[in-house]
Amino acid sequence: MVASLGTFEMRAFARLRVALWLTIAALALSQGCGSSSGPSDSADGRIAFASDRDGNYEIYVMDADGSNQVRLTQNTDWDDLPCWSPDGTKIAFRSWRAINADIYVMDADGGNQVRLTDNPEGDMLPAWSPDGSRIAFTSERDGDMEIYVMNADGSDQLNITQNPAVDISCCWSPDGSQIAFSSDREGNPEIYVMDADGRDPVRLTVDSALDAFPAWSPDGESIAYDRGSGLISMMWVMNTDGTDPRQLTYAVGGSDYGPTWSPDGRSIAFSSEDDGTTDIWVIDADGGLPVRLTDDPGNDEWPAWWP
Ligand SMILES: [Ca+2]
Ligand SMILES: [Ca+2]
Ligand SMILES: [Ca+2]
Ligand SMILES: [Ca+2]
Repeated sequence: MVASLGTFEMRAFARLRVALWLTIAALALSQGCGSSSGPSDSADGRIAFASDRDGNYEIYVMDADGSNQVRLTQNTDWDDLPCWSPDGTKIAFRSWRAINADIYVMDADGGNQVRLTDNPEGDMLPAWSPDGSRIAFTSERDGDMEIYVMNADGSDQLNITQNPAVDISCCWSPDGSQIAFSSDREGNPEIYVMDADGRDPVRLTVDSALDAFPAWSPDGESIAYDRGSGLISMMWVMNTDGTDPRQLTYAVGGSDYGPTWSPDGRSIAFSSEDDGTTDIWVIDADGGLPVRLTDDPGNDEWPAWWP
């Protein structure tokens, strides 16, 4: 299967099936957490993330300054890709506990874990609608990656992209009317925006880079995303009409990926391989020096910010 995959799929799979690069050395130098010098004042709220520090991937939560890191899931299979409900009472996530990847939901304290998808193909990357009623996600169940939307209880799962290309990694606009996603339908991975029912997809990026993992800013005016070549990506931000793309991060040790905005829109947290182990970092939305929030020798990634 892997031999038939293009560069974008290989990158996506490398990200999403993390075992492919769990050989990354866990030799973190002990560096302090970023609580003393966080960029801007948006160290409010909590950040959910995934980490393999306890042996396999589990969902954790921490304060937005990196303190008070607490594990929420505990089982022998991978749990990752967390996403908050808009009211902060629940977390949707991906878990492999039923052999293949499905979307689950749990209370914000880790209780009441419920399976929402039950499909032999991979379901991943949940994204909760701003009104809390629906969850968008990526699934391979129809033979290639597509964006689906379901009710928040798992009912009425609907393929809204229906395109033979790779369609992956969606997020909602703050008003819930649109969904941004990544697709290679026109040759290489670009960021698109479509209506929340899948109609009228419009391409935002036009470049030879791999553009993926869009995250809509709380004020609705910007989209942060990964842009890169090969297996290396950096954080970029553009206007929601695709204009003024600008690079935010310049890691030298590996990729920066998976952006999430602070509730006040002033900061962006992301995963970074810059220091030899994957950690959660945060940077001002208009640039500057990133600050590391986790310093565990395990891989810490896929932050999701909630107020
Ligand atoms: Ca686990
Ligand atoms: Ca597709
Ligand atoms: Ca591109
Ligand atoms: Ca780490």
